[in-house]
Amino acid sequence: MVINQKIQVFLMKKIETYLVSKIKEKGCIHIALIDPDKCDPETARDLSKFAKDAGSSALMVGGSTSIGGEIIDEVIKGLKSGSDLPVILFPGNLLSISKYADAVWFMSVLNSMNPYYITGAQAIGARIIKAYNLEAIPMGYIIISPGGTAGFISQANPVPPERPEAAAIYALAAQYMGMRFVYLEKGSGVEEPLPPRMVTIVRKVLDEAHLIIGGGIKKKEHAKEIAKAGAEIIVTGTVLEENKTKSVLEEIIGGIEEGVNERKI
Ligand code: 1GP
Repeated sequence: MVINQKIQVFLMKKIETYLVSKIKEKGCIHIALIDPDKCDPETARDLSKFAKDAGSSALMVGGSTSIGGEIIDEVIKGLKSGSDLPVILFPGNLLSISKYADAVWFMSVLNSMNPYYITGAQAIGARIIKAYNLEAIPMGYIIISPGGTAGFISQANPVPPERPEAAAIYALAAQYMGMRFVYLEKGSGVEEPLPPRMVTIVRKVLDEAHLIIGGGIKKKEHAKEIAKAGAEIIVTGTVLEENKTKSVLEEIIGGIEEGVNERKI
């Protein structure tokens, strides 16, 4: 009985276990973010194939203002027809939960000023996640200035990029609350990614939780510096939206590999 329960718990953490093993293998992995508002199912199939062929480890679906229902369902089916990469929901709201995904980032906007985005939406969404049998992966989401649409929608008090110690205390709090991933979000489509110094300072305080970095990573050099600084997962969305090719992902993933090779932390 006890063994059966343990096996069940292990199976329930299938995607998380996969992500952690990929991080261990590569040092830093890439996840391609698809916004269902900006993608039809046929394009989703192509992007999924590009991501797999270029060396991405997973796909994320969602966005701060993204729509749900049949639209997200069909985009996920498109992604599933293009490759076997796991699909993880990145919900901007309660509508963007789909039973066709493999897992959901069960995220809390830790520096929101509105409790709805810290625990409110999570409480309302928990039952549907259970009903759909989605793997919920706990993640602390920290908005760094300017924060983009995510910061605006979630009513965050964004951490200034030149204040890494403020991001670090939120990250450590996330870990102590049992969150197994911490995401520093600069905002989708912003001019510049996070300063590498902030990545390193946050990574150094985390000894259990894994560090995800996203927002404004558009070039090989960006990915390289962020990976070198200690990121364990790099998420890119806009760059693939603007240039729907395999080569754009190969550039980013090449940068990640170089950054990991030069890493000193
Ligand atoms: C947004 O961090 C992600 O939530 C990705 O940002 O679109 O700038 O790649 P970009």
